[in-house]
Amino acid sequence: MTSPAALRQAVNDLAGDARCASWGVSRVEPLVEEHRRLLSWIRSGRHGSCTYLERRADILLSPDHPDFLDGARSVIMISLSIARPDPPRGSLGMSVARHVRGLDYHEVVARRLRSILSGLKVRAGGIHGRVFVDTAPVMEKVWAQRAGLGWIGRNGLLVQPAHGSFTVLGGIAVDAEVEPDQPAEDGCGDCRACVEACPVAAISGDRLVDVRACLSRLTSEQDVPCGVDLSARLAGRSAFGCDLCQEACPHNDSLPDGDPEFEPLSFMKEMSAREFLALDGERAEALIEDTSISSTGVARFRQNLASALG
Ligand code: B12
Ligand code: SF4
Ligand code: SF4
Repeated sequence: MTSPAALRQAVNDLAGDARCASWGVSRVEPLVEEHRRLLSWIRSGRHGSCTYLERRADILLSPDHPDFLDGARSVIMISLSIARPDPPRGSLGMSVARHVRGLDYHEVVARRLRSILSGLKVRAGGIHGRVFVDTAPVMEKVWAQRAGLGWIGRNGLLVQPAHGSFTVLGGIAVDAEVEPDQPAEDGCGDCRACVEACPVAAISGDRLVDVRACLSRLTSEQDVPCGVDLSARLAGRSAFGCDLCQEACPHNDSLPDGDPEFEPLSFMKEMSAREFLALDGERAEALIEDTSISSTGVARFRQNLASALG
């Protein structure tokens, strides 16, 4: 059997080769305080339409659940940085949040995770693992904090000393013991910049977000019509996702350039929002196909865009 230290060395080598911004390892342990916080968030109704979090709270709290990975003992977490230089002023890319300007992050992160897992299988035959990036009810920020990547900030996101919060996360649960990291310490101090920056009071300061109000959710949800209320709230803001609570965060000042795979796609840089709205449906759909806007659909995106343009 491969030792926890040797597996850890393999994780370091493979995650480095996969050009991850950061990575770390946590033991699979019961999430006691997190369970309490999750239940109180759900009880207060702040999970809104994210009802699957309520239905699958059992897996959310333990990746060794038989429906996820029976016998999981360690969680390997990675992050990739999406901090790329801004596209030109007035471009479509400046009308949407950073995580949807480039290639769909689910695909990009999953590819890196699969390469790490197959490398681990070569080095430690017999190891089983399961990859997740938004694809399973696993609390990615919690495991990332436990794996030492960063802390969960008041804006409800994982903040890292070297990469801020403009990152995307993913992980692998494995049925072997890998030498773990120390959990990261809180770095928010007395700051409340994100709480003050949120235009819809979706952040109250307890590090949990009110999904019912959050513009990120409201702009990406297919089943919530873009009614009069939402249209008014979107005017002059992002048409898909929302970065306001991150832009306010001092840990996101002067970040180094992130992963080249998240460079905004050329139409995001070259086309204005009005030009995009003037395209026929099929052409518009083809353009957003490789971004994560595609799961919401072009019709809804265009409604949002029209509202954002006022
Ligand atoms: C549901 C969801 C949303 C919801 C709810 C957001 C939220 N903060 O929970 C909505 C739709 C609003 C949303 C929006 C966004 N999302 Co989102 N989302 C998720 C998803 C699928 C699940 C998150 C979850 O489980 N929430 C439930 C709550 C209860 O869990 P939690 O926030 O982790 O809370 C626990 C901890 O905070 C912990 N905790 C907090 N403080 C403390 C203190 C102590 C002492 C302890 C012990 C524990 C503790 O306890 C809590 C309860 O257990 C994750 C992917 C995943 N599977 O994890 C992506 C994810 C969180 N989203 C992501 C992104 C990028 C976004 C947006 C930035 C996109 C955008 N630009 O529009 C916005 C940001 C909004 C915001 N301020 O959070 C990234 C975040 C990356 C990062 N750096 O953190 C993730 C991880 C996806 C990914 N794979 O990269 N998202
Ligand atoms: S993403 Fe926007 S709406 Fe949601 S909590 Fe952050 S600032 Fe508020
Ligand atoms: S803005 Fe301030 S309070 Fe909010 S996450 Fe960043 S450091 Fe923490």
